Amino acid sequence: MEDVELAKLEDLPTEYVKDLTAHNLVPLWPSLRGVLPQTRPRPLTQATAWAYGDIRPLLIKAGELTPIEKAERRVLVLANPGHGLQKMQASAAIYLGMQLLLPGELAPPHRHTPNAVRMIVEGEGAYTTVQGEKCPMSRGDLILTPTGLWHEHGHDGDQPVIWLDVLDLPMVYYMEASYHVNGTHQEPQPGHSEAQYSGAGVIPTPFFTRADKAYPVLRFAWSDVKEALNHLANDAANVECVQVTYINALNGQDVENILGYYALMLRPGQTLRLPARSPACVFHVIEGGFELKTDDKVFTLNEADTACVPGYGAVVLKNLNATQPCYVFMTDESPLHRKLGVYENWG
Ligand code: 1HN
Repeated sequence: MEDVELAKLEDLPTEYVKDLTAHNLVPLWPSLRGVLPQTRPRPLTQATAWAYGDIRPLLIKAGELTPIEKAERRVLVLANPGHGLQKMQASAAIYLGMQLLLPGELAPPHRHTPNAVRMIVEGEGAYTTVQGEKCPMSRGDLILTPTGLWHEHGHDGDQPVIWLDVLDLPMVYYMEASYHVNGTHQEPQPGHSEAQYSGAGVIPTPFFTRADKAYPVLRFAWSDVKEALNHLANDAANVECVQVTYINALNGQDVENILGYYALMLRPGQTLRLPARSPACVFHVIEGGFELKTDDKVFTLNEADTACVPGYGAVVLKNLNATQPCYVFMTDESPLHRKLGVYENWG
C-alpha cells in the first residue's frame, strides 16, 4: 500500500489542541507513522564500538578518583549515542558496563530485579558470591546473577580485576519493575554448581526427584566453553557457524529469561554472515580480533573490545587472523523477542 501523508498536529486549531491537552487526550494520527513505521522498524540503536584501550585507562582513573565505598559499583557504562548517553543503554533491552574492583575491595551484597551476567575481561583473584556460592573470576568466565539472587564481589588478588556487566536493565526499568534491596555479607557455602550439573550429562536427583532450581549453574568456565567450541570446529568441518548457547542444564532453555548469551568461534580467516534478525546483538572479543561490518559501518575489534549492533540488519564478521581462531562472546535480545512473539529472521 502506498504510504499516504497523514495530517499533522499543526493542522489542528490551537484552541482544539489546548482542549485536548486539558483533558489528557492526544490525537493519534500525527504520531501514527512514528510509532508504526512503514515496512520495518527504525531502531534508535546505532552500531557502536568501544575499544578496551580507550576504556581501561579511564576506568583505572575512576579507581583513583572514587573509592568503592562511595561508588558501591565502580562502573563505566557503554552507552549507545542513538539512545542518548544519559539513558545508559546499549540497545532497547541491553545495558553494558565495565566494572573495576581493586585488590582488597568489597562491593557490598544486594539483590535486584534486573538479571545480570559478568564476562571477566582482565585479572585474577576476584570472585562474586551468588546466593552463597563463591564463583572465582578468570578471563572469559561467565558468571550469572539472575533476578532476585543475592550477590557481592570481593578481591583477594594483587592486580586490578575488570569485567563486563551485561544486564536487561533498560527493559526492566521500562517495565517500571526495577529496584534493589541491600543485604548482609554471606559466608560462602562449600561446593560449585558447575561441577554438579555440567560435564557428564547427569544432574542431581535426590530420591529420584529433580531439584527444582531456576538457575542450576551460576558459573561457566571459559576453559570448558572454549573446549566445546574447539571440539565442534574439529568434529564438524562442514559447520559454518561454530556457536554455542549458554543454557540452563535442567530445561535446555536460555540461562536467563530476557537476554541470550552465546560464544562463537571464527575459524582462521573465516568470513561469517549472520542473518538479519529482529534482536539487537552485542559482541565482545575474548581471544583474537575480527572485522564487524553492518549495513552502514565497519569496525575492527581486537581483544577485549565490545560492539553493539541494532536488529533487522545483516552483520558480517571476518576473522583478521589467517592462522588463529577468534573467540567471541555474544549477547542478544532473542529470549525476549521470542517470548513477546516479535522474533523475526529476515535471512
Ligand atoms: C549491579 O548490581 C552491578 O552487582 C553492576 O555488580 C552493574 C548496573 C545497574 C544496576 C545494577 C553489580 C549494575 C548493577
